Amino acid sequence: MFNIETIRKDFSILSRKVHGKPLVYLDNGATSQTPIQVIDAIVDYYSNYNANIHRGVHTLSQEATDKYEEARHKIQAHFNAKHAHEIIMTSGTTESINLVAHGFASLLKKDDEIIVSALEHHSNIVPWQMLCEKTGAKLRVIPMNETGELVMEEFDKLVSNKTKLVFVNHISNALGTINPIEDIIEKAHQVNAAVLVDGAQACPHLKPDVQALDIDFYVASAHKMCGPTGVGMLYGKEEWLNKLPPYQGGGEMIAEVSFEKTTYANLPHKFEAGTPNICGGIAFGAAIDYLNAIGFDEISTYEHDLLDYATKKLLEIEGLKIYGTSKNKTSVISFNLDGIHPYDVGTILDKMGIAVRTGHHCAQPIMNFYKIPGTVRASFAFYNTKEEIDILVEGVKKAKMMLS
Ligand code: C6P
Repeated sequence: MFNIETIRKDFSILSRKVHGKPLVYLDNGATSQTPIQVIDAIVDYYSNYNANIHRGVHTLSQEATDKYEEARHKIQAHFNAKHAHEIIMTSGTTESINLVAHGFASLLKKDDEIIVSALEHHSNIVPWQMLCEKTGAKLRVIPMNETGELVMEEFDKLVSNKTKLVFVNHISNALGTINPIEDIIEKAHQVNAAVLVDGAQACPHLKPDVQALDIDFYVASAHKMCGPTGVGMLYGKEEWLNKLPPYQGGGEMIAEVSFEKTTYANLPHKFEAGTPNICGGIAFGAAIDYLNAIGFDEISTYEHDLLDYATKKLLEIEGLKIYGTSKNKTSVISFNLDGIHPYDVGTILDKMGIAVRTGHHCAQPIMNFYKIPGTVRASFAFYNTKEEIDILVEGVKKAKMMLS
């Protein structure tokens, strides 16, 4: 049973005050809050079995190794990967994307084409531009329309035998649009192109099945899923991960080292050089347990209700425009007040204890499309309430009065 009062008790931060007002945390797209169950896992690690992993024969090292590998298995089960070694632990979405982009440098040649979407976060644009510079491959972009959706007819025209890779986010961080990844994957696979789906904004809201979707690479960050910062994952199909060279050299990623020749470890260690974020990985596993215990169907139903409520209430404010109006979206509302800079709105809301993100949201091409400097973005999680949305709406009205 989804019980909002019980859930909110897991997040002590939600009862703090900011500028003397109760915190209304609506910046979940940037990072989610951390429940006590995950904090306990972090405290337990440092209090009881802090040690390096895969290295020691001593008890602490073995306990830490077992817990870390258990977390990998939890992630595997959550995303329904075929093998645990298809889950690479990284520092987050950005590193996961860079790892794949680095690997493809040796697989691409001049005039190959890679396709990204107009709705991408900079993390899913810049590494591919760097890859194009290195290899001479060309970047093609699936355009977006006014409602913040991808123009799929244009994608159909872009895909060709030259296409080697397609990169698209599952859900846009700036607008909340859920992209038609099934269609994109099917069409990309018809020309044997690999598909990387950036799941940073999707994973807090839904549970992707990487086998059912036939995804080649899927990436996510723990900190948007009630886990800690500095840890995330890359799922890659075994055959693709085997084709890619290691990302970084160092300890743990080798089989044998000599000055004449080094051979690399098997998956997943080939991509995990150096001491990882051990505690973070274990806490990521705890966060996945936490979200699954609540249930993604329940989370999705509750958040959609919040989204509908907030959309209706905000649109009652004269001069307020919402960017990203797809019917297929998650609980993100990007908006502006006519003639008022989003930064000013965000600053006034903060004085009222309301945390929203303002600016271009690391998605400048989207802002350029709408010809705006940025938006105010309220992004809701399953621990937010309609009462908090009412406070946001009143806050926006006050901000409008003060700034008009
Ligand atoms: N978006 C936001 O406020 P990292 O920083 O590596 O955990 O995630 C990067 C990233 C990649 N893709 C998408 C779709 C994202 O939303 C993000 C992070 C945050 O929207 C911080 S910029």
